[in-house]
Amino acid sequence: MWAPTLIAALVTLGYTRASDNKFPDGFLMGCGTASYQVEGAWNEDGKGENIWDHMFHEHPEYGTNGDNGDVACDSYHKYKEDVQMLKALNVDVYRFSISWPRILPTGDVDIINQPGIDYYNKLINELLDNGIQPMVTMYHWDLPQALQYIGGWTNGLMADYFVEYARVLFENFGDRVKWWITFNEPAMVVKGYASKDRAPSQPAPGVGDYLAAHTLLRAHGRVYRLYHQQYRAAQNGSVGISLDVQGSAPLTNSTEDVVAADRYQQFEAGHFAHPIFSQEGDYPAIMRQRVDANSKREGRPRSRLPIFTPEEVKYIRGAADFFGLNHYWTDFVTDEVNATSPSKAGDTGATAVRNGLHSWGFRNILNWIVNEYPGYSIFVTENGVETSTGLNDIDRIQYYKEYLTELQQAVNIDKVPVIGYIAWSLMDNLEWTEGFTRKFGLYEVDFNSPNRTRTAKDSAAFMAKIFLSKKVPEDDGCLS
Ligand code: IFM
Repeated sequence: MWAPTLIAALVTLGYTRASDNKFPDGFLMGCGTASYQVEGAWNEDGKGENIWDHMFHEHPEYGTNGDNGDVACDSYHKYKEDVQMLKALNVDVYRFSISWPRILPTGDVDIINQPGIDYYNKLINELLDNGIQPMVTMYHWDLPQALQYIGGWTNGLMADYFVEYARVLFENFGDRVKWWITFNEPAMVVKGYASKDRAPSQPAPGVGDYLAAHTLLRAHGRVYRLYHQQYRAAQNGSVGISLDVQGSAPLTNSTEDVVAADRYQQFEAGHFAHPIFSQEGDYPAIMRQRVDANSKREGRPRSRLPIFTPEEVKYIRGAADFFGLNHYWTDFVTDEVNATSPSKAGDTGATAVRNGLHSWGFRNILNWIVNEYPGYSIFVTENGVETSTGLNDIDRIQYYKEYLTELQQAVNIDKVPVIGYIAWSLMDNLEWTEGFTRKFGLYEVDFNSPNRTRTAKDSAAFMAKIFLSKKVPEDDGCLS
């Protein structure tokens, strides 16, 4: 585990606690995007097809209005403009993802696509020339379709392919990239193996999703070890993983709902966090117990939840320099379930019946993480809200004001070791199967214009001030 080393390094670099209305010195702030959501150029300069290209081209009806990422925000051609927007926002960091098939069109290292390498070199250099640190997500859901033809993440061999891809990234970009995230929201990745309407659209609920999760965890652990054994000494970066952890609050104060909310959290967050960040490693005991029992009841000779070898438990446990947290809302959970069997929801035996924007949930979840998985720094790698109010996005301003106030209290009062914050998103983009209808950007993008014209929303000016001063203005309202 490298977290204590990281904290010590930050202290050495002058990262100190500050007064309560300001984030500490050294606290990093910025914005994020992901390759398939913004790049476009889906088949240019040697890029291979990814699972989202494939799904939307074969089944436009799985999306919204036929929207897809063929052009998206056209960032492949407009990256310089994106960097100028980031500069105007006063960010310290830009979090973006690398498209695996733009670098390795077959998914394998038989072909290394030089124009893909050139594109990311240009983006990274442009950021650094403008004083912005790159934070790279290696996998934000756009698997090469060629690898899906051999089973995608349900194939255990994918861990080998991911290690080889990661090596190409470290070799080509590691001299300048100091922040690496292996996977974005693995819990969302595996939904594509449980339901039809997320790529790769291979519905095997309660089986395929657990298998895929198992491979993702093994792949993450191996890439973390690879970096620290072969690259860390020379490159001196940090490697983490971004987990989507929404708060899980009981719907009522009945004992059943309180227990269900905890169980839900273990199945959702614990599925990925426990093997990496807990003291003992491996899946949460409650998952092992329930999935094993259900599998037995179904007459299966083996559990649907795969088993790690002792060696795997060991190399996955502690495989992170920081806990990447993506947080948006709070779920309200009850002790009932109406799910098909087998399924993860059925195994959980609890349902999030509604969710809501409650900024107190942000502070709660930060405290929950630090209590459950002590010893790690937290980097908030996504937080944001969709709005439909165009350029005058007062609701987004209000959301950020409240959520950042809670974050500041978690840092300055509760002493939760949060080292940075990334707002989602720099600009409106392709919200997966929801298409261009859901807008998370600080910048608006005109998807009807061939230029994909970007225009700052009111929230851009608001966030630019916070990113510069590291201060959140006094709260004068409440979302909840
Ligand atoms: O747009 C997504 C992103 O790709 C992953 N996290 C949640 C965001 C908003 O839904």
